Amino acid sequence: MVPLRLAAAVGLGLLLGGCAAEDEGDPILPPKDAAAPPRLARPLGAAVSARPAREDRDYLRAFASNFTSMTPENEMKWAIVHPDRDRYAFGEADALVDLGRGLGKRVRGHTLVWDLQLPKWVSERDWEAPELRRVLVDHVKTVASHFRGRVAQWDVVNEPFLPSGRLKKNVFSRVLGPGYIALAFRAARSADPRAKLFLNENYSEHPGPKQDALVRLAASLRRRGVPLDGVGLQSHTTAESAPGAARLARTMRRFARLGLDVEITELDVALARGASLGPQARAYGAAARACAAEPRCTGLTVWGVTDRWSWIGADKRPLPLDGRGRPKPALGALKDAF
Ligand code: 9MR
Repeated sequence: MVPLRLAAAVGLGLLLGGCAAEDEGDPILPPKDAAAPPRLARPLGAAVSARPAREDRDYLRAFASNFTSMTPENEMKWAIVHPDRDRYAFGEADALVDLGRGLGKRVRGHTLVWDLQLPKWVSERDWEAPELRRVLVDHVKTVASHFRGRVAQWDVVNEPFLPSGRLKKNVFSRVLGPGYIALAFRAARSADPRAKLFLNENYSEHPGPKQDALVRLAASLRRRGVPLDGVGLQSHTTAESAPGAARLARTMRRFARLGLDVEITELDVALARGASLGPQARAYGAAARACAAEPRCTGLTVWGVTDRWSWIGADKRPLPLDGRGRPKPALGALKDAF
């Protein structure tokens, strides 16, 4: 696939009388100077974005050399892959998946159904239930089929809950009721029977109403035979409020006891201005130790590659590699635990 697409891109570049532009959907070439990633007991992943992967060699090298799993950070979201009702656009997602698989990485798909990064044609229309049901199922099936065999796991439904533990009122729950969740999982399973299907949620690592609601939903989906394989704990946190290993282990056990896998899917640990790196490394280490000690924890992913491109801002220095891709103490803590 890569060589064909590459040939097409180069061919077009030659036709236009120049070299191939680094453009949307063009292949992202693997770095030549990457080290072999470490051999670890569990997949250690990073969220990767196409733009820095194209523009910043430090970022790409840091990803290739240190991680064994990739989650496209934005490129598989509804607004990007399905911008108009009658048009799918997989170029950037394909470029990332090809890059990841070419480097031998596991790929997590993120995300099929979420109330953010939704195009207006979905979020701003007054739907009748049968029509929105068709749209949802078509979207999930088309995207999951497109990546069938290339994506190991899907975050099928992302962030369904409010902090109170009530379901968010989004376009799907308003029109279809809470049943939109089971509908999405069934559609994903029928499109890609081999991919592990996850329910992904934020701020549920600490005990509280949101964690309880997530456990109740997971248990009820299992009981009803809905194809749910695992729960993703995002784990966006700060050095001061990060959960310790024991607390995380207890959280993971609640899901494991239901017969589910669990993953840490979006870990980052923001720092206050001037804060030292030690507490951050301890927070990363605690998360990785909890995962390594839980037989049902199938991996840990950090949300970004280098501090420079983090979604919360480079000034928060939240990732295990600095702005230029040099390892911070947090990276050692992750690798030691794994
Ligand atoms: O990191 C992503 C950022 O680039 C996007 O602008 C943002 C849009 O909402 O989404 C970020 O990723 C989110 C992820 O998809 C779901 N969990 C929370 C993440 C951080 O906001």
